Amino acid sequence: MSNTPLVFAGMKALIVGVANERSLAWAIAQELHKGGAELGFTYLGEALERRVRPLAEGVNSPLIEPCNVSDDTQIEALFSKIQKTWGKLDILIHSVAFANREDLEGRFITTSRQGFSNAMDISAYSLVALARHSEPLMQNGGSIVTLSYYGAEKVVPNYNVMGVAKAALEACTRYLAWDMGPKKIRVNAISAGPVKTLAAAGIRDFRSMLASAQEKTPLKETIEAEDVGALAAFLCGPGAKHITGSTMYVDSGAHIMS
Ligand code: 0WE
Repeated sequence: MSNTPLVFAGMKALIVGVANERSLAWAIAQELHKGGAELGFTYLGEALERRVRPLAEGVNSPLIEPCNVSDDTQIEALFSKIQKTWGKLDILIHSVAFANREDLEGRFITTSRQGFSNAMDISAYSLVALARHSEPLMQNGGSIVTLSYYGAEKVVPNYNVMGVAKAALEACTRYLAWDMGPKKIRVNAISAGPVKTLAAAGIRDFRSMLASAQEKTPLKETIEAEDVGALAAFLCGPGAKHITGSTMYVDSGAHIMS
């Protein structure tokens, strides 16, 4: 029993990238909800709507909208809905990535122009587009958090074009932090260790990747979605008020290893 006000009381958070209950975006959403934030969700297509809607309703979300992040018209419709429903925004969670399946195996050198552009558009440019639309709604400052992976920095076999897109995403995080800093909008990335989510489903040898991630890390444990939720909540909260443009790791220490 405590009278401590909730950290995110009165705040509005848009969560982009929930696919199902295992999604990192969902773990983040739950943590923000615990802190008292009101949440809005987007989904891509009817199949995912059937997954997202019940989760969103479970946290009393007043805003559940379609959004294909590669479609400017849908982004515009989403933000005019946010303007109408909330009239402001405090937090944006960007947890979206996509590369063609065939570009996540074999040689990176074979990536097509279209495959490269598609991965960059959905996985990196979408942050820029969503940040630009968020900016006018974040009149009291704000926090933007995106999800990255170590393949942005060092070669992870088969991560290929996604590694290039995540490198771009981390650079976008820094340039957005510079642009938005004067408005007290902070932009940070979380570089998470591998977690078995829908994004990992169908990736060849993901199970053995998890096993080797476990034995190679200082902590000898793989991470859980909740660990990402906790870091995201920290980055959105008062403890991170002077942290922007950073990529922070939740990976059991994997990134320190040679
Ligand atoms: O960023 C990711 C994966 C994101 C992703 C997943 C898929 C699967 C289905 C992007 N595009 C697609 N396209 C699909 O068709 N991760 C951090 C997880 C991941 O993916 C890998 C990894 C790891 C780790 C792919 C190869 C090697 C390692």
